[in-house]
Amino acid sequence: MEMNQEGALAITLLGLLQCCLASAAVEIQASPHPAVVGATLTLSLSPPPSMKRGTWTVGGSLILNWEGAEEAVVPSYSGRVTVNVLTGALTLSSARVADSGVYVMQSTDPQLQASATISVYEPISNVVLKANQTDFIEFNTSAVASCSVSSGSSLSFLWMNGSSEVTASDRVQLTDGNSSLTVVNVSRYDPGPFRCRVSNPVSNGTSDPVSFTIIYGPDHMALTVNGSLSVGSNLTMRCSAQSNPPAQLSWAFKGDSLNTTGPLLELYAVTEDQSGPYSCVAFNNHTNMNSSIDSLVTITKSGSKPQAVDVWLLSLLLSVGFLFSWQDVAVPSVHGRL
Ligand SMILES: *[C@@H]1O[C@H](CO)[C@@H](O)[C@H](O)[C@H]1NC(C)=O
Ligand SMILES: *[C@@H]1O[C@H](CO)[C@@H](O)[C@H](O)[C@H]1NC(C)=O
Ligand SMILES: *[C@@H]1O[C@H](CO)[C@@H](O)[C@H](O)[C@H]1NC(C)=O
Ligand SMILES: *[C@@H]1O[C@H](CO)[C@@H](O)[C@H](O)[C@H]1NC(C)=O
Ligand SMILES: *[C@@H]1O[C@H](CO)[C@@H](O)[C@H](O)[C@H]1NC(C)=O
Ligand SMILES: *[C@@H]1O[C@H](CO)[C@@H](O)[C@H](O)[C@H]1NC(C)=O
Ligand SMILES: *[C@@H]1O[C@H](CO)[C@@H](O)[C@H](O)[C@H]1NC(C)=O
Ligand SMILES: *[C@@H]1O[C@H](CO)[C@@H](O)[C@H](O)[C@H]1NC(C)=O
Ligand SMILES: *[C@@H]1O[C@H](CO)[C@@H](O)[C@H](O)[C@H]1NC(C)=O
Ligand SMILES: *[C@@H]1O[C@H](CO)[C@@H](O)[C@H](O)[C@H]1NC(C)=O
Ligand SMILES: CC(=O)N[C@H]1CO[C@H](CO)[C@@H](O)[C@@H]1O
Repeated sequence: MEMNQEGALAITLLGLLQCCLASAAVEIQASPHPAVVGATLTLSLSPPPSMKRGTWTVGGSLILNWEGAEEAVVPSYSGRVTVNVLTGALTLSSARVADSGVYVMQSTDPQLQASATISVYEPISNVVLKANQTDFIEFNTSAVASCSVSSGSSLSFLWMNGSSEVTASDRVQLTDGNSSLTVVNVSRYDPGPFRCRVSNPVSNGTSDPVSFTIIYGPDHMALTVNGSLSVGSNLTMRCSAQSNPPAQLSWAFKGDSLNTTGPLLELYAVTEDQSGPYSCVAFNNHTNMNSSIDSLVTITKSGSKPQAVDVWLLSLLLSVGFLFSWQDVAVPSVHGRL
């Protein structure tokens, strides 16, 4: 038979290349692999040799040995393992995470040795993401979020920020084997939603999303003027500010409050009298902060050059002595703060 010939060959060359030839001759095939806790694991030898006696060990500790039809199982494995005395295949039932390790089969007749690293994993359940706080004032606080599972072994953690993976930086730290996320000085760009994904070779799970509420602003204001800057035309000014909650916007002309709130100021059939500085004031009632931006609007009779220039920019340009030819409605936006 072919098996016997292989065995005979191995024995013949024993003196020469015992270790290497022997271990190359058979290998262990584990099924299922990777294994889940509770599974029945079979470690069979390939190609299946015919053996009269041998031993199985894990991490150097004996599991069982057999000779002929007799097998002797170490007490701690009693009832959980059996060996096929003809092929040497080991069957281990009710696998545990602790059964992971390097399994070695050694046979003295014929002389064979094979080893394999076996991993048993506990499936992941119930991934939970908890943050120590979810409401922030921008720049003032750090957030710590931690990810945990009810069960699972050999866990790998991955964090998501919206649809992208969180990458570590000075500001964003992953610790405790990546199970904790720290965001230093939470900013307006960090609302999330954050999730954590936990995986091991047999399962994975994702937490519910956690979003942060970040209070900021108003800042980064912009003011644009739309329309022709000539007598009789309609003008629309649009104001914006970065703010959470959204800023309450109001308007002023020559320092006097106009009865207008909201992002748009509409002026119909304008006259030269309406030339002057327009201000948009933004107020955030959570941060209690105000911010404003001004634009100097000059209404001219039809045919003259229209102008709308931010006040500071105008004085800058004049002081530098630039000569400017203003196009219709080009108004640079500036950032302003009271
Ligand atoms: C959350 O953790 C950060 C960092 O340790 C800390 O600065 C912050 O005060 C904590 N927040 C709360 C509500 O404990
Ligand atoms: C966080 O903010 C403090 C004070 O505002 C600053 O000193 C520190 O450098 C900031 N840390 C990071 C990582 O940006
Ligand atoms: C943590 O995650 C990074 C990738 O974000 C990875 O390179 C690293 O190996 C992980 N560390 C641990 C302990 O899993
Ligand atoms: C989350 O993603 C935004 C971009 O979408 C980025 O600006 C921000 O820094 C990220 N925050 C963290 C904590 O990863
Ligand atoms: C997560 O598990 C599902 C089965 O539950 C599987 O289809 C999927 O490929 C796994 N994803 C990863 C990234 O391992
Ligand atoms: C500015 O006016 C043009 C037409 O003249 C219009 O299409 C555009 O929507 C206006 N923009 C704003 C911000 O009002
Ligand atoms: C200005 O607006 C009024 C009212 O919406 C409209 O009747 C008029 O035609 C507009 N004038 C110009 C020059 O667009
Ligand atoms: C300001 O607007 C309110 C309502 O929008 C109106 O009742 C009031 O008469 C207006 N005041 C002036 C001076 O236009
Ligand atoms: C801020 O203003 C909004 C309405 O614009 C109001 O609903 C909210 O209660 C105010 N919050 C505070 C803290 O005053
Ligand atoms: C901000 O503006 C609001 C009205 O827009 C005013 O009531 C409040 O006193 C101002 N606060 C500060 C700090 O200037
Ligand atoms: C960067 C920043 O805004 N820091 C402020 C955080 O809040 C404390 C008081 O609560 C201020 O003193 C800091 O200036």
